[in-house]
Amino acid sequence: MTTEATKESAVEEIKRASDHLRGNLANELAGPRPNVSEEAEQLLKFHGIYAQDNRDVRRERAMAKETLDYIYMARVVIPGGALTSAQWLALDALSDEVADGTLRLTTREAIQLHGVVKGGLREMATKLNDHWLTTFNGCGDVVRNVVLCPSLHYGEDDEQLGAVAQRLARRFRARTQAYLEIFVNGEKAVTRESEEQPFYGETYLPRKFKIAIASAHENCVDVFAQDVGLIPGIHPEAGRGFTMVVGGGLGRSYANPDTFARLGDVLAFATDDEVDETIAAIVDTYRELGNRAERKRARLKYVVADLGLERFVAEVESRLGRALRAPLPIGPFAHEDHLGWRELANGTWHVGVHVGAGRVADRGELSVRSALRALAQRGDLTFHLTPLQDIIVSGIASADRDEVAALLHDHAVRVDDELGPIERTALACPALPTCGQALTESERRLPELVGALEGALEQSSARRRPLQLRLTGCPNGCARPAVAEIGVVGRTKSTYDVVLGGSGRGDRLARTYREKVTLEEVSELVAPLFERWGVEGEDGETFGDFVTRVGIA
Ligand code: SRM
Ligand code: SF4
Repeated sequence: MTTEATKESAVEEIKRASDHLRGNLANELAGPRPNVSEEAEQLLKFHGIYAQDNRDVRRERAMAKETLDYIYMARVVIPGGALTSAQWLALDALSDEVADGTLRLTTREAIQLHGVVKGGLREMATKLNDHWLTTFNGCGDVVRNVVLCPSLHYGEDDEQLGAVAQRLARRFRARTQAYLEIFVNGEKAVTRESEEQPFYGETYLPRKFKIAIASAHENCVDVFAQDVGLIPGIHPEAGRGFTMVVGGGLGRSYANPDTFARLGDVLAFATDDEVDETIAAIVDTYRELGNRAERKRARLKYVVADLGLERFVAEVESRLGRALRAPLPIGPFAHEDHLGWRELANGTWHVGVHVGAGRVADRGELSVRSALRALAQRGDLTFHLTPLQDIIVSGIASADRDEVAALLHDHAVRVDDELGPIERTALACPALPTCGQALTESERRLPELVGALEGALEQSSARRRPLQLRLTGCPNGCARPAVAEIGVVGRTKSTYDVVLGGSGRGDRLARTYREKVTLEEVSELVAPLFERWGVEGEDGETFGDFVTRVGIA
């Protein structure tokens, strides 16, 4: 039970003693060592920075008794995922100046810089700050980057919706000046009084807290996988607002059978004026009832699961001081990947560009990074990140459309139907060599897995039907495989578990189909299922719906 008094985890004391996330970070960053203490590693996360080492050389360095190749990952927070051309160019330049020459678009509309060395962190933060960008609260036990379906920027439903992610991000951002002091200007804040938001206090939240805003029509954000998911709607009496979903989360741990992936429960409807306070009451409930002893079981989903929805609602209502409004019915959601060309109501165009596993890089002929840089250099465009690790370039004048299409073509960037049916929406987490938690490869082997699966699909009667694949290097589930039609999840050093049966709309968990298979075996395993889907599948039935209907998964 989450409310039982148990010994706090060590991280709680690190937070409490940190003077609102300062600790000894300033000194440690200035010191000569390439790495930092464990305490500093924990605090760095709140500033959006992960201490890592290059795992490709870990073993040989350890054997030679050499210092590990210490590097840092920095996650730039972009609420709602929209960047100007100038911001894109600044990030592009930074990736050469302080990182490994790539930008990594994440499944939560943030951008990661990889391979930053300790001495480059301050330069990075200062340059980001010059462009109104920050890594603060990119990680840590706080409300993380607020994700927004990109279509909400285009006013298809309500032109105010695009601004909601920014508003929520401001409302729930930690207030401590520690980041600016340590990373940007080096000046101590004049006053420490009421430095932090009341719901964060000295020990912040038990763990991370994720919010996403879906479109009413489609679920690219995976709204049921969030701590709080918002789905826009119009209440017959109360007016515009959101149906709120609560207690979703996909990570689990092989070592702890008490952990599990969970879809959120539909909680309530809140008008636009009510939603911030309702989320604050949920965050308050979580701060007070969340598990601070066992970090693997500290997410909000366990509070909701352990209490049951009814008691959880009572807890939220007591903090809110009033009853929650009954939710509106939601869905059904359509499938949308935001790729390809679209004309907007104002006559301009946007183009959704697929970025394999979110890695903006130049690799041989395919030079996505150069293409996006060249587009940003053309002037005033907007770059919208998607929760599917892709990017939409918008604001393209009708007269420029052909030139932009030619530019993409010249950089070997394929759009729309030029993309393979699995390649198009496939996701992979970074895993090796940067992620300290990776059991197996992921991003680096995605092209090979996509190729093998597309080969098997092509040879089956299903041919080119779209199919959702998500690959991760461990069960933390950063590319959300637990809701995928086919999820492939790192299990041991060389094997993966295969899960099947997500709907493609994010509203059903996939189930384990096979355990501990090699990546090479995955396509052999599913090839007969593709054939059955082609022959027995109903019109428009997704692979995930098919395997669920016929009882394969
Ligand atoms: Fe994640 C931890 C990468 C989205 C569940 N995640 C990590 C770390 C920081 C590894 C670590 O703790 O040392 C990974 C950094 C690797 C690297 O080298 O970059 C990492 N997670 C990512 C990203 C970059 C994957 C991607 O391919 O885009 C995503 C960054 C999101 C962002 O911009 O904020 C990312 N992570 C997710 C998601 C999907 C989502 O939020 O929509 C999940 C599943 C949803 C959920 O939270 O349940 C997810 N990441 C985890 C977990 C398991 C958390 C849990 O409580 O169950 C961990 C482990 C942890 O926190 O201790 C984790
Ligand atoms: Fe690392 Fe696991 Fe997340 Fe992949 S899923 S990035 S291996 S924590």
